[in-house]
Amino acid sequence: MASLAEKLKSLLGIARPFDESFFEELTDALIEGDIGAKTAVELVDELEKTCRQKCTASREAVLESLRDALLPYMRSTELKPEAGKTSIYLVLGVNGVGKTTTVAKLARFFRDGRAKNVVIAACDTFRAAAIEQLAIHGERLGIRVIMHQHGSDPAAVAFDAAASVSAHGGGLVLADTAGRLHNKENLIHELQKIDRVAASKADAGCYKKLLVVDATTGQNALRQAEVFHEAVGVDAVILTKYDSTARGGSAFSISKELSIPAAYIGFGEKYSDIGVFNPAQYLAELVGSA
Ligand SMILES: Nc1nc2c(ncn2[C@@H]2O[C@H](COP(=O)(O)OP(=O)(O)OP(=O)(O)O)[C@@H](O)[C@H]2O)c(=O)[nH]1
Ligand SMILES: [Mg+2]
Repeated sequence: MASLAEKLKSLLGIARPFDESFFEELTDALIEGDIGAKTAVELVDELEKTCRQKCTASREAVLESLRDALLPYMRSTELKPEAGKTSIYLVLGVNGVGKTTTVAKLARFFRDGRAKNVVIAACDTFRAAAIEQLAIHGERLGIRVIMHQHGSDPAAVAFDAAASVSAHGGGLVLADTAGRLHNKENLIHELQKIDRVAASKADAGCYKKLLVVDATTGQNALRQAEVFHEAVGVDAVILTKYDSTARGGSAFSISKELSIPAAYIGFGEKYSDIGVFNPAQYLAELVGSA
């Protein structure tokens, strides 16, 4: 499927007047690009007015107006662990979105000058190979991994990791969790238990729940965010697999519909393939240029 930027490029590439049918097609392209039907209609209405006022609107001007109209809705945040405090970042998401990889990337990111005493908590005790996968990352990165046996209580792993960090004068716990959206009841129960423990062990304001979303997932990503937000509350989104050409506007729709900001963006399989989320750059890439 063509990306939103590709669709806009071909829509704007044809020499045609900016008439009603143009704006209808633009609305359709935005809806298919995960912008959401209500938002798409509102934005295009505004855009239509602007284009009418400045009768000479160019293609680039249309794209620029679109980016400007989207920007106020695209929230972002950056996480900064406070020195001397116990911070816990709980990484959540459905199966295979990149949680474990992101935990390893973030551990390296924070360890390299942004936080003292970074440890990984292997709270996915459900999938057989998950603990081993993190142990390998920990070894490669030289970062301590707190782990229990396969099948043990994930909340107890979070508890131990936080206790260890606190005992060393504070630090950051990055907790990986199992992805199990298909079994909502189980997910809610397990997550809520980890959530209670983490909330009680972290210092005030230092506990964050980070939802990992695969950038190639369309409207389903919004649904995932709704489920996790309802279950435990989500503080920020991390977008993964942004190196794929099939990426869409899910971070935008999550921000617009649920007011959850995006914090980081993963764009590859290497540890260094992660960066702080930049709303203007994200929207420029989402919408493309003429
Ligand atoms: N191209 C690309 N691949 C990624 C990225 N992040 C993760 N992956 C790959 O996605 C696959 C799944 O990653 P994991 O980190 O194991 O995903 P997970 O969410 O922990 O999976 P489960 O624990 O099974 O739910 C792996 O092959 C990763 O290398 C990314 O930003 N870009
Ligand atoms: Mg995993």
